Amino acid sequence: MITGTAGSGKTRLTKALGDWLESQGVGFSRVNLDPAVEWIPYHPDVDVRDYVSARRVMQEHQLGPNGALLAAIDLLHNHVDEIAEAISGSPGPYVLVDTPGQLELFAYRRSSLEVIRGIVNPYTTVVVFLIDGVFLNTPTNLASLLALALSVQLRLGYPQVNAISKADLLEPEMLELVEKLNEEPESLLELMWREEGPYKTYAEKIYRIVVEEGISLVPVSSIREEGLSTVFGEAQKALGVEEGIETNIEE
Ligand SMILES: Nc1nc2c(ncn2[C@@H]2O[C@H](COP(=O)(O)OP(=O)(O)OP(=O)(O)O)[C@@H](O)[C@H]2O)c(=O)[nH]1
Ligand SMILES: [Mg+2]
Repeated sequence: MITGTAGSGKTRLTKALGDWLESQGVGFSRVNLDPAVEWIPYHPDVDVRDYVSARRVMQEHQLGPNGALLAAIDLLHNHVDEIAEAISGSPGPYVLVDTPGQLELFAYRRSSLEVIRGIVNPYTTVVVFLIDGVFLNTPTNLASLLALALSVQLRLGYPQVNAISKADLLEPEMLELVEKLNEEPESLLELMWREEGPYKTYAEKIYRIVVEEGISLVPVSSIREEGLSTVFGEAQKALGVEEGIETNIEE
């Protein structure tokens, strides 16, 4: 299940990851869970807009975009069994679920959680959480983005792979920061203390969790098709699958 902040690249990653699986000869299907999306760069095997469209809800109930999305997700409740059945009838074994952009609705609203629980198998689900690469600029800011990732994991309650999207747009120093986080996270504490700002102790505590839990970040670029096999491999690991698929793509 691919989630992340608005515009972080969920839909592009759903396309790129599917194309990559296809190139590996691995069966999969794609599910669009966003009732508000207007255009999708892949052909979804299951599309919630066939059941509820936020655009129609907006017109019928004279709502704004966020109100319509709220109502659309609530209305999806009535179709959970049909959607679950359509997913189980679509090609497998992997299912890539592209989720709505408004993270606060998707991850924190009770009705969204009920929709998710109704359509995915809790034992075989991994969340890929996308942190938008364009948000990343300082070690303290990275701590705040990691706090968001932790918050989403706490809320959704699934194993989670945390990725930095749009890696092709990252400044070399920011890529270095991500590498540091993965390889020697303690060094970020030192970098962070060099910054100005009143709440560094918060950032320090977040990094302590990151260090203790061994949380890492996978840089991924859907446009350059880089990092896809790593995202997939980490998702396999998060599910406890020992052997990933053989890959023949040079990254
Ligand atoms: N440079 C770059 N841009 C990207 C990448 N992935 C997505 N984008 C761009 O980011 C914008 C948003 O991408 P989407 O895939 O629609 O993001 P989303 O998270 O699905 O957006 P919402 O569902 O509306 O929240 C588009 O302009 C994409 O072209 C990437 O890997 N590199
Ligand atoms: Mg999208």
